[in-house]
Amino acid sequence: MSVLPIRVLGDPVLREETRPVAEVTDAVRRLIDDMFETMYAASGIGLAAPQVGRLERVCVVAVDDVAYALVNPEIVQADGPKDKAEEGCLSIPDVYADVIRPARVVIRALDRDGNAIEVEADGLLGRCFQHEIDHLHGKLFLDHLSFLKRRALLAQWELEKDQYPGFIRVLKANGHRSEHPEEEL
Ligand code: K2U
Ligand code: ZN
Repeated sequence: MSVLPIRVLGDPVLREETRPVAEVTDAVRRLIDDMFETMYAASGIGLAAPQVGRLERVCVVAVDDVAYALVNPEIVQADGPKDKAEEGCLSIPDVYADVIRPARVVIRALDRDGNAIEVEADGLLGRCFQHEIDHLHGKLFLDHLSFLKRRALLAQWELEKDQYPGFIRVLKANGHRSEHPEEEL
């Protein structure tokens, strides 16, 4: 497994639409494993394929030690009151803002074995699902903000982006190693 470089804001890949995965092959499972490794190295709780420069419709999530590999995920229900909470993004380091999202979602996806799953989630897990599925459609949390708030955060990013030549954020592997964390359910 590998820790992959993370693409940061300015890399056009973050604005691309991903492609549905036709079959969950060993190559897709290798991408999933590398994405978990990269997410943990970045101290994240989610990561989507475009953030490592790939356009397969795949993301990984791990909240409170419950890990999900999601292939072709879609939100099939989004309801409940609107919830506001601070979000960040591994592709926009050190930039944070309150984002309003539906409090509860139901998602459908394939797991790493190609089996269909349906998960209902609220709280941080529900928010993370929405954040990652946004990534798979070229959407970032900034896009949910008001014009003025987004403009202010983009101005902040302009002052920081030079730390990431080529829009690449290189990570060090951390001590966290999990072969197949979603199988620890
Ligand atoms: O996709 C990503 O960039 C990883 C995001 C996922 C996320 C953002 C906001 C709210 C929920 C999930 C994060 O940067 S991972 C960092 C993090 C860690 C703990 C809690 C919130 C965010
Ligand atoms: Zn993100």
